[in-house]
Amino acid sequence: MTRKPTPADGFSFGLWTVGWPGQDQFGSASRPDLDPVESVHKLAELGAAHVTFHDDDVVPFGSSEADREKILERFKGALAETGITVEMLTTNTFSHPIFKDGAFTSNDRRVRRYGLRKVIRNVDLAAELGADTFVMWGGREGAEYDSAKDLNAAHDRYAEGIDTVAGYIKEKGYGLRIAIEPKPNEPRGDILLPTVGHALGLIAKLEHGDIVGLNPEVGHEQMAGLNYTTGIAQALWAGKLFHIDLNGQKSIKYDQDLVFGHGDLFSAFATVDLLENGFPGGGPTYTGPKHFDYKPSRTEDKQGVWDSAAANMASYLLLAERATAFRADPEVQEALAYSGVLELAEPTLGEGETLADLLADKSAYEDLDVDAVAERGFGFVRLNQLAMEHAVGARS
Ligand SMILES: [Mn+2]
Repeated sequence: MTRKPTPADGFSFGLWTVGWPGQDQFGSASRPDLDPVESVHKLAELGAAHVTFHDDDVVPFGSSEADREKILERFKGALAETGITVEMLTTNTFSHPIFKDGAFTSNDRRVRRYGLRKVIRNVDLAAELGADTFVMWGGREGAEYDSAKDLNAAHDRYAEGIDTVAGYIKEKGYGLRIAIEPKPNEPRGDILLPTVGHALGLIAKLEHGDIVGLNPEVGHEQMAGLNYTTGIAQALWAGKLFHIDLNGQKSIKYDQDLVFGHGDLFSAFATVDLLENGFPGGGPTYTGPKHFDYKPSRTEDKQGVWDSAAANMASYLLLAERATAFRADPEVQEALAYSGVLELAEPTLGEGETLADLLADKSAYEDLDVDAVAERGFGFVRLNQLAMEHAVGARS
């Protein structure tokens, strides 16, 4: 057991997470739809600070303008009553069949123009609700067949779409930043911007890339066989970790969206250690909300939905306690030093030293006893065992 979460912990939930009624490829919904207003109240009771949503999670697709206003007023009432805030908004450009070939990158220009309009409308709502982050998950931006897409043009259109939205945010003076959410596949056979690295590459080419960063999801990186902590570390290093999606995934398979910590637990420990304690040698840190993007399994009833929401926060808090103990342990500090982990922050060239100086330094090359240097053991296994023992609570 751990302490109960409070809003100061900064936990955040997508309304589509607890609101997922359990429909999948092989079966219909196993739970009734949840009223977003009820979800806001329940999440507040559990200790969350924020909610996030796709436009259509709160206002059903195709609602009239009058109905939209009524629904949003009622929703804002729940926010005011509970103190829950909306920290992020995102647009559903994947459910309606119009988006079957994508939104920003559909081969059909009418769809691209419609998609852009839907996103812009939602940017206005995000600003109105005081959100900081606008997530773009291009779930349908991709293809099943290599012959189906002009991939050069697709990247042009993707960049055009993001830049147009970013330019609009700047023009309006909104306090919003865009966060791209990579995913390798599902629902498309292959999705554009499949990983953190691919998205960083596109952002570097944007005109308004200064307000565009990343929203990496644990399961999405792991679906590509990648190390999530390494991915968010590079995003942090690049100044681009704008938001995070925490959940659980067991290896390379369909997108499981398990509770955080219920997938690769030891990897989750490393993630929380980085988020809470930063890099061992200092550097950029993540200060945004701890956002969960999971699905209560289809086997769960309503109580199971709220138990699973609470489980995400409990997992995080437990791992945070363990990670803090790990860093504070003198034996770990000694092992980190032995392993050279803290030496890596020292630049390879000395202050004021040039490459010419290095080339002239015989001790660095000609006279270096490479066999003697190669004898060094790094002690990484011992260090990792200490991490494991802390992760499972065998040390305190
Ligand atoms: Mn997912």
